[in-house]
Amino acid sequence: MATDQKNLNEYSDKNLVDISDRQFAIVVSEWNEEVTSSLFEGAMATLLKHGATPDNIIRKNVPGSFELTLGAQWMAQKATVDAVICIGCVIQGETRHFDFICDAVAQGITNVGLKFNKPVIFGVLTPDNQQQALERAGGKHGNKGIEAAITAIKMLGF
Ligand code: DLZ
Repeated sequence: MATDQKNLNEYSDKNLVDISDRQFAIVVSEWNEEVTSSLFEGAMATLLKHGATPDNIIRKNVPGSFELTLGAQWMAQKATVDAVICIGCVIQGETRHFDFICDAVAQGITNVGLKFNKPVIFGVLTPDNQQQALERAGGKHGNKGIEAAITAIKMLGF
């Protein structure tokens, strides 16, 4: 089954709202750039495919996933931005760094969404190794960036 089709089966793109006038911010972590750039491409292509215009999609990079929360807040506080998609990849290491980053980002992104009353999407992979990450960034397990974008659109139609 094609990657794209697999994702659409898991995250149906039926009956999505019109997003031709909606503005999106995609905040991308530079750590594990090979993975996050593929996730970004998946998210970007999905927003365009569903009617967003390139002018209405803002990309901002942050150094690492830990910084996604503040990047998301800076984007969410803009009145024109309707939804924020956070893209990152935290790979399990031998220290507790992984747990601290994952916990902080998950909680931080949740808080930003609640604070600004807007969808702030958790497009962050938390794999055991880089191979698992690549499998979810355009590999055999699809592209989680696509799912993140579909999730944002669905939340706008809530
Ligand atoms: C320091 C660090 C480590 C060890 N691993 C990752 C990772 O796998 N993925 C990621 O996005 N960022 C990592 N970082 C960087 C932190 O997210 C953060 O940028 C630094 O701790 C500085 O705040």
